[in-house]
Amino acid sequence: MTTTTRTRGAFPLPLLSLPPPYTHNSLCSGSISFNEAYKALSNFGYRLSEPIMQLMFYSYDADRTGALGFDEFVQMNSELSSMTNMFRKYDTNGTGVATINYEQFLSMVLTLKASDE
Ligand SMILES: [Ca+2]
Repeated sequence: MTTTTRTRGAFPLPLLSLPPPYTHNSLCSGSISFNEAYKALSNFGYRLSEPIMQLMFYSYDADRTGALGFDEFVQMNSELSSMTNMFRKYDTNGTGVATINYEQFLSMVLTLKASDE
């Protein structure tokens, strides 16, 4: 029997709180840069490539300021957590790889879409 550690895998630890310095400086100033967001997600345990982080950052920068406001940052974290939890249902070994069929994929996308409305 093996024990896996979530801190080294593809998936994050549960989002419990914002680690410093994100609690004060960046978020209270009203926006967070790409590098700060990347570091924050890394500190939360997410292991994301830079291209997918860029796509996510752009997707959640709704007002196209080139930075994430507090509401945008919170929404990104909340939805990333939901997406990760959905994926984990199919990643039964915790390897970061899952096999899903078309309807399972649609179910995940539509569930996320419904929770966003
Ligand atoms: Ca923005």
